[in-house]
Formats: sequence, C-alpha cells, structure tokens
Amino acid sequence: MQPSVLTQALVLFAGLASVCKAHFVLQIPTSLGFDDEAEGEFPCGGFNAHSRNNVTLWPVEGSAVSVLTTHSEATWEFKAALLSDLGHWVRVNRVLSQTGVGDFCEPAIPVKASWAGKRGVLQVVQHGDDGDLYQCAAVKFVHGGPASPPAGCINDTVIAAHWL
Ligand SMILES: *[C@@H]1O[C@H](CO)[C@@H](O)[C@H](O)[C@H]1NC(C)=O
Ligand SMILES: *[C@@H]1O[C@H](CO)[C@@H](O)[C@H](O)[C@H]1NC(C)=O
Ligand SMILES: [Cu+2]
Repeated sequence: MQPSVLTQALVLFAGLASVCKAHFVLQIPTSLGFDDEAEGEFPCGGFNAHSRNNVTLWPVEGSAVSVLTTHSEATWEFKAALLSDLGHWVRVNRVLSQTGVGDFCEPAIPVKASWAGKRGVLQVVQHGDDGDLYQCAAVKFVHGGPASPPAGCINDTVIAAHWL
C-alpha cells in the first residue's frame, strides 16, 4: 500500500523537526563532544574544556573548521583560549554571517602567531534561532600554515556566507 500524501508529509515534518534539534555539529577538528541538550552551555556545550583526549595540531596561520549546521541562518564566531587561561576566550577572526543547511567549512582560520607552541582550546559559537550554541576542540598551536584543508572540508551547494 502506498503511504498517503499526508503520511509522507508527517514523516517529512518529523524528520525536519529532529534535524532542527541537532543544532550544529563540529566535524573538523575533532570536537570535545556533542550533546544536543547541552549545546547551549558555555563554554563547550556541556563538555570539560580541559579534556585532552584528542588534540589537533593547529598551524597559527590557519587550519580548517568544518561544521554540519541544521539552522537555515546563523552568525558564527571562532574563538580560542590558551589552556593556561581558559577564562579568556579571544575571537580569532571576524564574525561570519551564513545561510543554508548542511556541511560548511572555512579552510583556514588563523590565530595569534605568538600562540605557536602553546596548548589551547578552539571554540566555535553559533548564534541562531536557538540562541548561542557552543562546540570546542582541544588543539596545540604550531608554527606555520595555512594547513591544506582535509578532504572533508566542503561546502554544500546551498551554503552561502560572508564575513561581517
Ligand atoms: C581523534 O581524532 C582523529 C582525527 O579526527 C580520529 O580519527 C580519531 O578517531 C579520534 N580519536 C578519538 C578517541 O576520538
Ligand atoms: C565555503 O564558503 C565560505 C563562504 O563563501 C568560504 O569562505 C569557504 O572558503 C568555503 N569553503 C570551501 C571548502 O570552499
Ligand atoms: Cu537547533
């Protein structure tokens, strides 16, 4: 039996509702973790900013940030803090205004050159329909860059963005 149009519409609606609930996921670099319910908690969406289970080397002249976003429009901030000073989150780039749902990657987000050699935490903040949402990654800043973007660093065709 064919599902009715109404059933199909309900299934589609339920699918969209659950996607919307996913907020956004930090795909690159490896995040400290994703918890849908806690994503609004500063500074790392419910995860301990000190945890060092998976540390990504971060050339100070730039490395890739990839997210999966489920909000049709948002502004983004890229921040970082030194592990020795986690109360002090510094914005490392301009604010980005972005539209479209899907994979979104900025290939080279730089940080202060003087941070080379230091351990830190990258914080990605999404300001959207659901308020402020946070994801973090443990990083070690190193000299050089920008790093060549990994294969997973892509933009879905519907994604558009500009720096403010
Ligand atoms: C650490 O990150 C690498 C690169 O993203 C990934 O392949 C690996 O599974 C991660 N390990 C853990 C324990 O999350
Ligand atoms: C994705 O789009 C943004 C905004 O136009 C752009 O800055 C970035 O370089 C694009 N990423 C890739 C992997 O092309
Ligand atoms: Cu959401």
